[in-house]
Amino acid sequence: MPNDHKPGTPTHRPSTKALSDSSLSPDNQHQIDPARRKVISGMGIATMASLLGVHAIPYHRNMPPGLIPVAFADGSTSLAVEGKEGLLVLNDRPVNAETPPHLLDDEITPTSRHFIRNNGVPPSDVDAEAWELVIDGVVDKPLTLSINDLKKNFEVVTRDLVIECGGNGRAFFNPPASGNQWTYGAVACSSWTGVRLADVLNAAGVKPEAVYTAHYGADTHLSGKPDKLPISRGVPIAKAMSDENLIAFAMNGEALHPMNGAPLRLVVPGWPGSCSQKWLKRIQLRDVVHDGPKMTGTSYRVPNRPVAPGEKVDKEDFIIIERMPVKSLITHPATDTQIGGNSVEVRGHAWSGDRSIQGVALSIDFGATWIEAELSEPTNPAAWQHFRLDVKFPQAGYYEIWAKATDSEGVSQPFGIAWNPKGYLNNSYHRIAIRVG
Ligand SMILES: Nc1nc2c(c(=O)[nH]1)N[C@H]1C(S)=C(S)[C@@H](COP(=O)(O)O)O[C@H]1N2
Ligand SMILES: [Mo]
Repeated sequence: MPNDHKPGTPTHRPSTKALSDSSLSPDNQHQIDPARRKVISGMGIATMASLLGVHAIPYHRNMPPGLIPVAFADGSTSLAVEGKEGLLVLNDRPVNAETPPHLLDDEITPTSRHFIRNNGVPPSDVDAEAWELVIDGVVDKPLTLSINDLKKNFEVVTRDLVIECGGNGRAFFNPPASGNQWTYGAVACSSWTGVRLADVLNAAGVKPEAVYTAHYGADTHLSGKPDKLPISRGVPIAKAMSDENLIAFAMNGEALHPMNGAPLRLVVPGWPGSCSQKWLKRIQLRDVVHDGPKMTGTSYRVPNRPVAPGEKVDKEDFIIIERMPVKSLITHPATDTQIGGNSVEVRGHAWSGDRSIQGVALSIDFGATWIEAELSEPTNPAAWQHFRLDVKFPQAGYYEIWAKATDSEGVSQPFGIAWNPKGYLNNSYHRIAIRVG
């Protein structure tokens, strides 16, 4: 794979499956797997072009509705996302992809390894120059700001901030929870550049009755209905006004990746990733808790009490998830590594909502004893912290390395999963397999 591709341009991956004669026939519309066909036929032109590795499909207006491009039908083009090589695509409509833990080993997550979580269809034809952000609702003075206005009128800051999807770790729920089956990699800590959300809200003048924000992006609903939003979430005003949240226009020193919200997004670190609206167009301040799509019912909500696995819970008993819990991830070695000697350097990261981490301990004896790892200071609040430890094994054989983080309030990760119906907040230990000798 040449590495001079720009994000958002196409990627061609040879299919691992052999081409059958039928897949090459003009009749390929009938050969394609129905699930894949559904994904592709519902795709927007921009997404399709980007997956095909081109900037345009010049004659797209002539394409009959639902036409499957031959490039997809014959399997010669994967549904991988350009600029995101190595990510595992969990779903392609909408595009959702996670990062294998060993590809999250960098202290700051490169853009190419930042996961993608989409609820709808990303906007096409994004023009950063013409982009406008509206701040309205219960404010003294509604604002309409270009990205240049943001840069000119507010202090520009760069921060390392963790975004983790509320459903990260859902794949391990038993009974299973529906939704994207994220394992470990719906988390990242990129370096974000932008302006403080609080500064912008202060410029608009927050009225005393403001209790909640409502975030709106430019992506569209999967149904294609223009009046339906894929997602619009918000946070309590106190969280919105805290210093760590950014309205970001750059990621790791470059423009945002199209799948991570280009040209403008919110970053509300430490809270469910869904609070960090991508393709940000509008922030409304409200005098009531926001009730946009994915704010109500059981979305990004958990029962207000511990429940047994599989237990039915009344809708009224669900509460909005606020901060994400303490967690850690082993990023080196990769799981299932065979090591020749008798020791290995173990590395990883730990984070806890908007708190800091006090310690990370590792165990190689299924939790009987724990060894404290070396731990870095956070580069700034809401950044993840890195741990490392040279781990020695007493003899050849199979081991598991377990990691357990403890946060600044003394709260540690549990061994088990606090089951909940929608599969949120799994912060159980990360365990990797190691074979020695
Ligand atoms: N406009 C918009 N913003 C969005 C989403 C979305 O679907 N549309 N998904 C949210 C969710 S659920 C998560 S976890 C984060 C993921 O950010 P990323 O895709 O940049 O990793 O974006 C959030 N912001
Ligand atoms: Mo999410």
